[in-house]
Amino acid sequence: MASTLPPAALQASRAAINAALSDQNRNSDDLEPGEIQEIDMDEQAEGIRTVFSDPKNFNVKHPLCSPWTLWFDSPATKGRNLPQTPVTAFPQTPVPQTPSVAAAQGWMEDIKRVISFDSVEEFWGLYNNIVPPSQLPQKANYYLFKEGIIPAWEDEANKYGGKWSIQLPKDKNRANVDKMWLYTMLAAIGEMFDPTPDNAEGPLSQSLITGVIVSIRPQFYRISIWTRLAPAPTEEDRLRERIETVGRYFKMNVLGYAEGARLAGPLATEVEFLSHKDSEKKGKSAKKIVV
Ligand code: MGP
Repeated sequence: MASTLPPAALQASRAAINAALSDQNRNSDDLEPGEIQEIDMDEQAEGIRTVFSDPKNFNVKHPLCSPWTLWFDSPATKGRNLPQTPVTAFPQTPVPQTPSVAAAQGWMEDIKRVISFDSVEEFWGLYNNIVPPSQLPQKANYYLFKEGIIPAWEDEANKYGGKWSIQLPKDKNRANVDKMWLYTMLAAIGEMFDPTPDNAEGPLSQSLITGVIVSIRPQFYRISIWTRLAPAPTEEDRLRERIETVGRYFKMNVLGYAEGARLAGPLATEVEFLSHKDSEKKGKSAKKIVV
């Protein structure tokens, strides 16, 4: 069956699956250098039912590069345990009390952990059972973060980082926001935003992405990509290059805008990057990067 996903989303979804498959095949530890592993395809295929061949009774899942956790908050969840949420199929699960959670106390109080997943199939299972952003109440947010990282500036993985974001006026984007959010999630779980180069060292040997967020506000939507690190304001270095590549991928491949397109207008912003330190200062004298 032909896919109905547009090229960028399809590419991201395929990348998620390919990453999963290449991980599964990375079992060649005991081969001699240059030796090629022989696989008995018939033996392997026997008994394997993927989600593509049997959507109900599949017995093989495609693991993602990392496990991810979905978090959620909305006016309805503030200050209490949520009996009913837009993610009704997945009751709230307790938030582990880590030092990061303690540091972000207050901010994390209203954010509920929904579920973690580590395979392509579980992602689609979750996606098919949650309310899309266009139908969430005002002030709600979905946060999809790598497992073990909480959606707070205070987390060790976020505290030196920043975010790419775009603000989209609600009236013009009601029909697009669900797809934009889906493609953002696919690019994140498929590690398309910042595929780590083989020769990177130190902090740059890890993917820069920690999570993605969609926020519903009275007059606009905001989609954000959080990164582990933020470039120093004036330095033209490898980190800045990688951060800018994330922004360009987000703008062009995920959101579908042309390279030079200018997007700012009433209630709309460009695709712009701000460090969390500058966000904390509410953007005063902040140096934004724009792609
Ligand atoms: P927001 O919801 O990210 O911004 O942060 P928005 O949508 O512009 O504002 P809103 O008022 O319409 O929701 C709102 C406020 O929450 C910030 O100004 C901070 O005071 C606080 N806040 C946001 N984040 C992401 C954090 C965080 O990670 N940690 C802590 N401690 N506070 C945060």
